[in-house]
Amino acid sequence: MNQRIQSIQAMEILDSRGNPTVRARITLNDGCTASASVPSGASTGENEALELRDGDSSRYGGKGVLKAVDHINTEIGPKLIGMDPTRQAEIDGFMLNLDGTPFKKKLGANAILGVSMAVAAVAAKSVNLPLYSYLGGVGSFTLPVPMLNIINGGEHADNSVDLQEFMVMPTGAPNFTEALRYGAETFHALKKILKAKGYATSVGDEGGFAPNLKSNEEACEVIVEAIQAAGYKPGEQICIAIDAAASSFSGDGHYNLAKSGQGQKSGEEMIALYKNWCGKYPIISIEDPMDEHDWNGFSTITKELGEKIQIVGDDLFVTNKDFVKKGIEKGAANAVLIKLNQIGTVTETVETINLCRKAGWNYIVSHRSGETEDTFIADFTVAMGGGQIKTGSASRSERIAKYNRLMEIELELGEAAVFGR
Ligand code: 2PG
Ligand code: MG
Repeated sequence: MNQRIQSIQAMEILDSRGNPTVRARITLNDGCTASASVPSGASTGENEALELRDGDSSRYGGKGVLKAVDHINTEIGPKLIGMDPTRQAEIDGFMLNLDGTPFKKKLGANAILGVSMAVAAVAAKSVNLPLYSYLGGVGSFTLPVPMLNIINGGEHADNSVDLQEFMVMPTGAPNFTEALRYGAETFHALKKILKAKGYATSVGDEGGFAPNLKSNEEACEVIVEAIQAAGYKPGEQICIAIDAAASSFSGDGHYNLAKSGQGQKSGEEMIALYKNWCGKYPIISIEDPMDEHDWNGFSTITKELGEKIQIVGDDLFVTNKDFVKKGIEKGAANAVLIKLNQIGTVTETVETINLCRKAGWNYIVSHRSGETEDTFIADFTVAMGGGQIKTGSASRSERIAKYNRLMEIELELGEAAVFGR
């Protein structure tokens, strides 16, 4: 094989919130072409790699990404021409050096990641493999348990819920396709329940409902009701996962449950609250329960709940192996949320996952709240074999596209497919 990169072209497209983002397209000398689109977060961790935005208030309120697009078209692209696209680590390393800053501040992580993902996508095409098996090899046969975010709060919805995500995980399903059905049926049952209670059934950024509930806890109550109404057993067939995204409601060492009007809580009070909920509801995973600076709080909650449930670091680790290393040393969690655009290349993301594997930690590949129709993470999840994916609710096609792709992969794998961890 001597396929080579012939051209790289980037453009500004819109994400699911109508904000600009980067798309990169690569063509090889063998005629293969593929593109990749970069997602964008709202509740971003402080230490994420830089998402370069133009800051020109005359376009998209300053959110344009023409600079990042230009960096691909004029700085990165021309230098990659002639390279072999199957040499992912080499190409990613080359872009890291070209940028030369720890948080990709020069070229922008959105520019670098667009190219990095497009390189993988076009290389897979060129060697005639589905992306998941190109990225993961012959061991790519594990389909993930989906985490369906059916109640949205926090920075993803204008409602009275402080915690960002209340998800269902159909752990008791026999396969991915059935798990998705369990989740979608629960989503529809929840709609009926919310309607009957007089709540709004409009959806938030990730396709979950965004009702003005009386308390954060009520989110767990109505989800349990919905699981039962859909005909499933809470805790056996379908469990609950939470992403508190606590950094988005914390400050000065306190947690301010302002949206729900439940007042200020200390770190200890938050941990007590989580423990209480874990006793009452079938919760098996809590992401970012504490503020991203509160490493000790993370260690405490992991000590107290980590034997029973998954404690996931998202803003805490920002998919960065240095932070994950620190977390492992401190016992600050037992799982990592994996987002390609927090770190900015496919290779570094794989490195972080390798660290999780070594430590015996779980890892969950995740979408961002601002997404596109790109299904890269569906293939990436199967390739990495972590057995869990978080990519939104059972509505909004930028989320469903990933779920649909996973069903396609499951069908393609046939008997060889394994579900979950
Ligand atoms: C999160 C993500 C995705 P955002 O906090 O896990 O659900 O949200 O992309 O806004 O950071
Ligand atoms: Mg999160």
